Amino acid sequence: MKIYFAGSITGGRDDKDLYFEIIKVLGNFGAVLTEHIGNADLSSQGETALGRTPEYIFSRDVKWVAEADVLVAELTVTSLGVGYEIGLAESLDKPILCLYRKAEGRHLSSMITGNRKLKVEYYQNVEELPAIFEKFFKEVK
Ligand code: 6IA
Repeated sequence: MKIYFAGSITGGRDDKDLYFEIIKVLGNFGAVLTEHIGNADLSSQGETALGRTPEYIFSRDVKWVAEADVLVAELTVTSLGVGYEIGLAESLDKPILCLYRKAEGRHLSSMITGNRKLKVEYYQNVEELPAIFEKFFKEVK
């Protein structure tokens, strides 16, 4: 099972430690193609800070989305790139799991909540994720 994990980079790195934990849990269900998303050293400057061009990053990520069996996205920190990856994965008929932590004054886009093809799961902490993943991966098998 190849898993594309999508999380905010340029949109903001507030949840980077959480992404690291999510990737660790996802590792029990398959191979995560995008482990760098949880890298604490990866800033909102993304991999361009490592000398990679935006063209390189875009082509590689599009190829990885196509190669992946599923896409799992953490959407609490709003990210243009993650939204794009979800649309791309949907057009390729990939099963998509969207994770979101509800809070007062914060709302998930209707472009996500209104799309019946997306599986949206609300949670508050990492301990809830194994059960959410068990259910999702059982359904996609
Ligand atoms: O819009 P965002 O940067 O927040 O989009 C994040 C999503 O797009 C992630 O799921 C990544 O897979 C992908 N992505 C977008 N930008 C990058 C990046 N550098 N490095 C790695 N993955 C990325 C951004 C460089 C920028 C400062 C020009």
